[in-house]
Amino acid sequence: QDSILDDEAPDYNKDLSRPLLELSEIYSNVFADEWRSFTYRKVANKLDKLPYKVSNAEELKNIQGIGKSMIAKVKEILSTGQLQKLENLKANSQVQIMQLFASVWGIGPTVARKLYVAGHRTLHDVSGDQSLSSMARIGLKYHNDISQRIPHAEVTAAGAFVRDVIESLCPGAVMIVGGSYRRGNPTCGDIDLVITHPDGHSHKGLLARLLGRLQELEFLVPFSSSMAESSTHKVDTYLGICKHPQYPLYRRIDFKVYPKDSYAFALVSFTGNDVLNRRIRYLARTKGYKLSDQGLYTRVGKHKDAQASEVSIPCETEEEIFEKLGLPYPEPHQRNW
Ligand code: DCP
Ligand code: MG
Ligand code: MN
Repeated sequence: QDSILDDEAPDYNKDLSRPLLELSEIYSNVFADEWRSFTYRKVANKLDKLPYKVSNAEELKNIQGIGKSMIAKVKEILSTGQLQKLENLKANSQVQIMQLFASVWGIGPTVARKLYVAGHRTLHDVSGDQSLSSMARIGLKYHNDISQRIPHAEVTAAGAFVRDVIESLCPGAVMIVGGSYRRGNPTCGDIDLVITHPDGHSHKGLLARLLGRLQELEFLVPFSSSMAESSTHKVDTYLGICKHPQYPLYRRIDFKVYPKDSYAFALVSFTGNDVLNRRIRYLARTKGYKLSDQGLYTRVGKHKDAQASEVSIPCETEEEIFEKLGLPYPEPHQRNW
C-alpha cells in the first residue's frame, strides 16, 4: 500500500517523470484521451514521490498503479535517455500546433482540432476565427500572462484582497485558498477560492455580489459566459481572470461558494490533488459510498450504478471525511499525489 503520509521527496526521478508528463499533456490536448493522460500523470507523480533514484525499472514492479507498459517506458528512458514515441509526437507540427491551441484557456482538445482542420496554424490565425467562444477570446487575449505560473506570495496577496472584500460584503463568511496553493506548492497554475458562511444561509447570493464588487475594484476582468458561470442548489461557480493592483500580470481565478454542510467536502475536493480525489472517490465506492465535492452518500444496492442516498453523511471537517473513509488524515501538503 502507498503511504498517504509520505512527506515530499526530493526530485530523484525528474528525468523519468518529465517525459511521462509531456506524453500526458499530448494525450489530453491532442488526442482528447483523458484516461491515458491521467494514467501517465499518475505514474509521473508516483515517480516524483519515490525517496530514491530509480536505476532499474524492475524495481517499480511492486508499486501499485505502475503496469507493464509503464515499466517498459521507464526502461526505455533509463537505457536511451528518451521516449521515442514522445520524440516522434513532439516532432510532428500538427501535434505542436494543436497543443498550442489547446493551451489557450477556453479551448479544449475538440476545438483545437477543429481550428487546425479549419486551416489555422498560429494563435494570430485563431484570433480571427468567428466561431470562438467568449471564453476562448478572453483566454487568447490574456494567454501570455495566464500561461505563467503564479508565485506563492502573489496567490497569498490575491487571496487576502478577495477575503477583505468578502468580509466587507458578508461579515463572518469563510474563504480558503485551495488547490496547489493549499498543498504548499511554490507556484500555482491558478487561484482556487472556496467560500462559505457558517450561519448556513448568508452564502446565498454572495457570489454575484462579490463578483460585482471585484469588477468595480478592477480586480476582476468583467466577463461572463455560460462556460464561466454555473449554479446548482449546492454550489455557485465562477471562473475568471484577475489582476492584483500591486502585481503586473493577469491570472486565472476560480470561485466556488458552498453551503456550510458541503464545505468540508468542497475543501477536500478543491485542495486535491486530482489524483488523490480519484483515489478517495474510488475507495469510497468500494466501501459502498459515493463521495463528491458536496457530500458523502451511502449507496442503496450493490450495483455499480446504484443510487446514492439523497442526504449526505454529515461531516463538518476534512478530518471527519477521511475518518469515515478509514484513512489517516493527510495534511494539505501531504496531498501531492
Ligand atoms: N480537480 C479534480 N479533477 C480535475 C481538476 C481539478 O479533482 N480534473 C480538483 C483537484 C485540484 C483542484 O480541483 O487540486 C483545483 O484544480 P486546479 O486545476 O486549479 O489544480 P491545482 O490547483 O491542483 O493545480 P494548479 O497549480 O495547476 O492550479
Ligand atoms: Mg489551481
Ligand atoms: Mn483551479
